[in-house]
Amino acid sequence: MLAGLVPAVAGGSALAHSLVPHSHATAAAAPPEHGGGHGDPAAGGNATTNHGHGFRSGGTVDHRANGFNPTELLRDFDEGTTSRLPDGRTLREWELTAFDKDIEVAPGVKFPAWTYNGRVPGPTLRCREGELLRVKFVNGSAHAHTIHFHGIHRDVMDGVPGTGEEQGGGLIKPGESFTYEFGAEPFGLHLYHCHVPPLAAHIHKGLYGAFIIDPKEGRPEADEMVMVMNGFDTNFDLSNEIYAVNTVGFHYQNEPIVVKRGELVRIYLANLLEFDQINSFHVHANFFNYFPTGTSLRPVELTDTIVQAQGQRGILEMRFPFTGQYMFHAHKTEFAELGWLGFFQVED
Ligand SMILES: [Cu+2]
Repeated sequence: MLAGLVPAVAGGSALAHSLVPHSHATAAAAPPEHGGGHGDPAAGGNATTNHGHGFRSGGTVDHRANGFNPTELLRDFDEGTTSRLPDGRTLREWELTAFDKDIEVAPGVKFPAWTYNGRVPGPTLRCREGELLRVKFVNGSAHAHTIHFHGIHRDVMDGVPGTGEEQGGGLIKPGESFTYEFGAEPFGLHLYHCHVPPLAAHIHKGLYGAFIIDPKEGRPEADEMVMVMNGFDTNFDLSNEIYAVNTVGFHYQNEPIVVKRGELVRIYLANLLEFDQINSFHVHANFFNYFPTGTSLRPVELTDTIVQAQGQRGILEMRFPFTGQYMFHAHKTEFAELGWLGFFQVED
């Protein structure tokens, strides 16, 4: 399986490994220099990316060329379109198109991604428990793909090659399409991703996203955001050179996430990292309630650090009692120093 991975991923553009050395300075974990440069990369607010870990200095990625900006993606929930079925049940529909696209995952570091709807992670699909869901998948990529949803459904809707082929499901070849249909259950934070082997290649290239099923009774009002923990093997050596939440390394260090003091913050956190066994989330100077998989309305733990294996996910809820800058990052320091690090900026 691994032998098959190399040609599968090496078909894209060759990346300059020299841009992202494996040995790197620890300076990246230092606080950013905040001189009002937030949100204005040209103002040099990301000076910490010059401190020796090898990323191109003095800039940020080209969000416009990427077609998505992690700051916007953070609170971007795709609720699709809804209609009423004859029995009164809500039908919710989306269309996802897979296509290949080069994206910039750190300043100057391009990656030949495979995307759903042109972004990595794919759209955060959001629905409510009990609805009927239809997801039309169009494969505009040069490779065969599927969408495998976590949830409860019939085998033909599982997005696995070899299952449901006679009904048009299974492997979806370039130019083909298929509509997945299933009920929204159970409530919680789930995932979707391609399930074509070699899986490590198809997933780490970018074919994944978060899938939220809200409980019928809803959750308390909050400032909600999605963090998909991911990484990129930019030199195709089966290990990651860049780590991030929502794709762009150090993005939330350069552009801290602004939240309100005292307001409930709810983070939908999922781990889609390939090649590494485990990922983690740690917030500084605060604690959060943790709801694993989001399938219960009662938290299991009050903590400041959680770990997730690949495919695990959960919901974090916290309030920041003080204004100021608060770091969050993978507690695996190597990941933090290679991009998985950001800040909350708490304001009144
Ligand atoms: Cu695929």
